[in-house]
Amino acid sequence: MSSETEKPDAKYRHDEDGGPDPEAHHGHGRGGMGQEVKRKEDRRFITGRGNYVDDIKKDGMLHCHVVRSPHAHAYVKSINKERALNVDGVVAVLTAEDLAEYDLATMPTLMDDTQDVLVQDKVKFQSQEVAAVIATDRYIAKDGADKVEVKYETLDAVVDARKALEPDAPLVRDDIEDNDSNHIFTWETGDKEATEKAFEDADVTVEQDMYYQRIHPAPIETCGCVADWDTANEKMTVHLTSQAPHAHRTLFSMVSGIPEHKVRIVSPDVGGGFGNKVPIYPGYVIAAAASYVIGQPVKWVEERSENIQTTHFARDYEMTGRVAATKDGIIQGIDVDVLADHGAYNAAAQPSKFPAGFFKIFTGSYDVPAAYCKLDAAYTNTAPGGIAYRCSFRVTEAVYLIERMVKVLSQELDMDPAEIRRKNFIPKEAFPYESATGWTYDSGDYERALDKALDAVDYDGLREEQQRRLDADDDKLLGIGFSTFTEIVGAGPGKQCDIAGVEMFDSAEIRVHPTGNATVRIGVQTQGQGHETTFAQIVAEELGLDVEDITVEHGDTDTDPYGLGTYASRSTPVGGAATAVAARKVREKAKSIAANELEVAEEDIVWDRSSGAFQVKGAPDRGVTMKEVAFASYTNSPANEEPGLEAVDYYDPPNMTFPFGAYVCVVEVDRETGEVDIRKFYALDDCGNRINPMVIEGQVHGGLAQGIATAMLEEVTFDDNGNVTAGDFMNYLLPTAMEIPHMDTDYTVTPSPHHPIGAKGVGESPTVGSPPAIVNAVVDAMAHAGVRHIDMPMTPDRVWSVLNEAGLTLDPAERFEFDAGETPADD
Ligand code: MCN
Ligand code: CUM
Repeated sequence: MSSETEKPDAKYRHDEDGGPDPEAHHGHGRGGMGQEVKRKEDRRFITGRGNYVDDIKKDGMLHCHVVRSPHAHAYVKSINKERALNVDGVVAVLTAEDLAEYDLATMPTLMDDTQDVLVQDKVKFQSQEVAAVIATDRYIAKDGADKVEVKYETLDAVVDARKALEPDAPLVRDDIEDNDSNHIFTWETGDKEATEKAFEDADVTVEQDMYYQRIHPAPIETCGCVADWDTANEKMTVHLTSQAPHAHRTLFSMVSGIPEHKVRIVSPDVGGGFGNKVPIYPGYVIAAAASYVIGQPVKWVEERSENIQTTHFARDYEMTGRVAATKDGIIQGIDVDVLADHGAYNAAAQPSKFPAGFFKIFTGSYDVPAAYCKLDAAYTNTAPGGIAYRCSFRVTEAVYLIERMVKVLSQELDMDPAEIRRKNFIPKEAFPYESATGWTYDSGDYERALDKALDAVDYDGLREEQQRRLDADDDKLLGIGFSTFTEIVGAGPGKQCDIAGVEMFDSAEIRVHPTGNATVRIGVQTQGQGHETTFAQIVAEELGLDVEDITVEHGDTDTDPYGLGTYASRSTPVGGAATAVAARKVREKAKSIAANELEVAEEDIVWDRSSGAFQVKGAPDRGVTMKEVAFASYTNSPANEEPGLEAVDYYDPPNMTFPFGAYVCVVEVDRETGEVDIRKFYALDDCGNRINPMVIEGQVHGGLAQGIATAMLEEVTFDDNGNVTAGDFMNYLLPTAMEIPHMDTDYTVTPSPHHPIGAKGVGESPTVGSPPAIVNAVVDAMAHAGVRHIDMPMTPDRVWSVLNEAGLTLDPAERFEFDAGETPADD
């Protein structure tokens, strides 16, 4: 696949003046590329004037509370609504039967499956939606829900993918015709024969099992909506916490049968998404159905435990990695086995299709000649999900696997983990690079990033300290861990995402008004990433306007151009590209108007990026600014141009972008308590040309916090009956500022050659890249005693057990200077 596929509007894609130089701080101070513009949206957030779904109040608005199953696996024998309906203020109680009347009993999952909106027959995971109570206020709805009487016949549950595949395991999906097992599909990628050959010929091979635990995105704002059926205009308006409003509009229309132009989705301010708000959930369908039936607006907002227990989880991959290498540490082949838990409904996508196919990036930043992966997926009695949590859709698991395996190999060969990386990096001259599993990496310079990282952390000094402390039998073990990962973001061209025939584009529309300010509407949707600022910066750069003169709007399907939304860090790679190209279309037209104003031929006009104005070639003192051109476009447009100054672009990217990073984590492991202290976390990210370094730093800080939490604290756990044992913030350990160490951020710039402004995405890199650096550091601290692996989350008890097994724990009797028999004197 060529990264230079010609597109119809190719002339706008590459900038005639070479494009912005984000390394340079531009003199004109308009807030263009590379400037640390303060986020425009923060004015309303820090003054308490954000507008989230739960802030929306409408006349006659009713509230919905969902009755959920206490059991993970059970038949629903009967539902009695009577007592609930007798509660003062309860307006309606809905069950699957009621929804079936409107053909709304089921809804599609993200991939190849249908999920009950309310349980029709059998509950398949704990807290699944069984009935819904609609009432005049939230508390009455909840009281009513307590009074709905549901009789269950319980069944044995299975919550572990491996056990689910045993022959006598409880069958989760007896609703699928002729289905007799919990196995969903097998997926293979790469060249099996070539990989087997590489293993036969190898000097050394290593193998390691690892489990990437189930975790859950936990946006501060849970999911919710306000559905409002307008009986007069037969129009459904849904305010929804959505990462992809247009895609949700299409889904809503398909599920409900309401024509798409009569569905309006508004995603107002979104209090974090992290992938949790990509899918649609039963609560949305219930609220919309209730509003349709009752004819009043209906609000549904989840509680925290409902969010953790029922909305999409992430990861849950059991992986076995094998690496074949020469005795000098040159990797010859990688072979991977995966067992994926997809929960009770297959919402996690077959990996042969986007998005889960991104696991194919498991050869990482290394020039690996042969690679093969076989993956099996299973149903269990757990909430559906598996793709999304700041993850780039299974890239997180792939990065974890390869970055851990490189460390394992370095231990087998007794080589320095930095050195072995350097030996295997794809050299910078090799880009665009074709990977063994079929990606075309656009650009990279991994060695420069690693060198900068080693220098910044004083790597040699750290190794010396490590040895010195070992020699002194120090109570704390020092460990140094690396992750030199490659990300893949910007979904993306259909061919590469393996979605047959579906091209993933995004869009931007720019209107420059007569007095020289502009409204920009985009198809992607911010959930905290700062698009209202950074997308304005792209336009400011391209049109020479002041960033303060540009308003960015998004999240309203009635007004914004159709887009596929924000996930997989695709906003900059795809939506940002659309914005730059739309701006260049505006500039192209503006040039013709400028020529008319200056009474010269268009060929004699040049765009001067530094002053943001058109000039007559060779006479820089004769020029017009974009503001002047804007006025002229409405008042004095030349004969060959329509009046007005606007453009729209639907950008269909020729390739994904491949950002990368070099992370170094330094830990101290307490031999007495098993506690891990992250002493240093250094993160170098290369996301190509940078739009706003401050926003990037914020993204990296937030993403690292989540990666650190993954490595150290978070896991959704179950007991054998399928009860969620970490279903609230008492038990699901979200970190606070106290648990997050100081972080050092850094960068290199390797522009994307196919992106109009050379930018790559960055939003997920820190979460994707950091966990293996931390695990590698903890393993490194214990490597001298032969420790090869420890699973996440690395809680003190787990670390202590590994220390203990390796003979590294401290004997308390040796530590304290009194004998066991001696008692301290009392005085
Ligand atoms: N940026 C930049 N220069 C670049 C690349 C990015 O200045 N070369 C800026 C962008 O303009 C944008 C921000 O950094 O303002 C993130 O851009 P990008 O990497 O394109 O990612 P998206 O905007 O598509 O955000 C999605 C990504 C994902 S998938 C998850 S999950 C996630 C994340 O962003 N969820 C978040 N970061 C989050 N941050 C917040 N606050 N809240 C979430 O829910
Ligand atoms: Cu993978 S979580 Mo984000 O892509 O919305």
